[in-house]
Amino acid sequence: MNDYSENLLVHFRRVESLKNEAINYVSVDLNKRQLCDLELLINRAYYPLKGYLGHLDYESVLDHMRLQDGTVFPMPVCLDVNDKIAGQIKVNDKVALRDQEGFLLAVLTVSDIFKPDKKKEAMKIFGTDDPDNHPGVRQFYHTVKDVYLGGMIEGIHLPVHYDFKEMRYTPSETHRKFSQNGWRNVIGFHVEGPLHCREKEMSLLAAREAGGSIFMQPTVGLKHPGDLDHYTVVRCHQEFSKKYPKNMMLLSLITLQKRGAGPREALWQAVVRRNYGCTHFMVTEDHADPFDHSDINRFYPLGAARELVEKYEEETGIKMVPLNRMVYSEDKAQYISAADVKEGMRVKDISREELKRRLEYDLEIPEWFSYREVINEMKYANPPRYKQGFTVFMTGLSGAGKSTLAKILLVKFLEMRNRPVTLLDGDIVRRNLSSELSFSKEHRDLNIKRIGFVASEITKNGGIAICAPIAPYEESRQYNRAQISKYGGYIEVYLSTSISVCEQRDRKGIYAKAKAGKMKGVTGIDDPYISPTNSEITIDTSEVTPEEAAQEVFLYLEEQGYIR
Ligand code: PPS
Repeated sequence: MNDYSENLLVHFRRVESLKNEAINYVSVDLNKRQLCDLELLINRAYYPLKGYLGHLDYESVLDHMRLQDGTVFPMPVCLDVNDKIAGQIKVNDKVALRDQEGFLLAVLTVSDIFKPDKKKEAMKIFGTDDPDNHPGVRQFYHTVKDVYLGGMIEGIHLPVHYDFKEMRYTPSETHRKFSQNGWRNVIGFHVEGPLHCREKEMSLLAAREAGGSIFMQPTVGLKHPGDLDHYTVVRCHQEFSKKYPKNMMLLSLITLQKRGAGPREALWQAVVRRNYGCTHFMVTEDHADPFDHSDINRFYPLGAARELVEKYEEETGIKMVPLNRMVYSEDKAQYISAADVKEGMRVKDISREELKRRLEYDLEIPEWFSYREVINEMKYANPPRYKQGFTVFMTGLSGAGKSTLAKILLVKFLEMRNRPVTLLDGDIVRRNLSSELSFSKEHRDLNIKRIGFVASEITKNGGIAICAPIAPYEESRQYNRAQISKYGGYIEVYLSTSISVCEQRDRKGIYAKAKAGKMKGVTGIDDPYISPTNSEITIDTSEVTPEEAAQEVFLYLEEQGYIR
């Protein structure tokens, strides 16, 4: 049970013949999540698996957290494909597993093809099948395809990474490293986002208690909503790791993906760390909870993850070490265990949300909380609002005053000269980007999403996008909001000027034409305009001058920290 060193890569002499044979196999182009799993299969982080689980092993893992032979393995690892691909494959076929560029990584000899009972899998893994109550279940239903393939794999190449190559040790490499370092007790430290002083103190305390060195393994590979990009996170970890005493910790990346499955996931992470050569594994009291680091009540009972990892210690060969929460004591000027806080003690902590706010508004982040180097990395990726790009997205009827307001904003932003500015007026876009589109609902939505795409690129790169289309439908407006907010500010300005005022203005004569029956499908006349419900700013231009409207937008931007 101990030969972790043998990865699943075939002998180099077999590579060429396998590549030639694979030309005739059905290909599956693996998505990012599947590439993460394949890497851990090939490098034996998923020891003892030699491929994807067959149907019986899969059921056994769900029901008993064990393979059929009794080995503890709590999480199913199967290759999910859609019905179309599954229809082209029979048992005993060989399938070429490729990356997104078509590069051959492994050959799977299919032993099982089956449709999982997804409700059952969700219940067993997450303890609920309700996607509304558990983000992991939501993600599972949303991303995992309907047919599973099982079977042995022959690895040809580990998935290729061009970034942080020197930090991606395989289990056989870490085994070697640990013994070179003379480390007998190694404590696995599963890590996701950036860490600060508190986590260093917590991990050192756990290491002291277990009497070992720390193997810190941040997970990289898939980005979840709200996560920082992994380049930043890894750079933060690199800075953070320098704060440990010499020869006390090793930092390496892992593509083990988070599911939010609580105790079962903690046990799984422990098994994987055992495969990397760890003797111990740090477990928080809300380990792998989908709502850890948040203000929401935890989904799994506190302490359940620790109990489960501890229960299987003998069988898995890896011991549970509690990673206890600490807080900063002002009186002692040091971190103390949260459990030791007595009444009247002055203790401090900064939540993730509060940290995010301080970064956004460029506020002070005290030295007791984090390291300057880590904060600098976070600031680089998370610049304060006045350095971020943003989009002012105007919506309203033709004649509501969008273009006039847009022009004033453009001029004022140019005058400020601290960010590049682009105006995407409805008319300009219709002449260029969307020249082939009509005014059907479908084409209007497409037009708005195109504007949103351009605005999101501008925002991502630190510029200001001013958009001024009619944008009559909520769905495409919300789509843009979601896309653009990922990269910077999104300010929707609803020009609520009434249709009667717009008709009176009728600068382009479209309302007159519509009334005369010479033009069909005009917004506000015989085509709908769905008023926005959550705009940041609403302006009726029949009540204010254009300059006053612009002033309102500037006051909002200033208040929100985008300009100063
Ligand atoms: S949309 O609905 O957001 O895709 O519309 P948009 O791209 O902003 O285009 C609106 C301008 O096109 C002219 N136009 C029409 N508007 C509304 N309905 C119909 N059927 C129509 N046909 C042409 C109109 O002059 C709009 O210009 P603005 O600048 O908004 O007045």
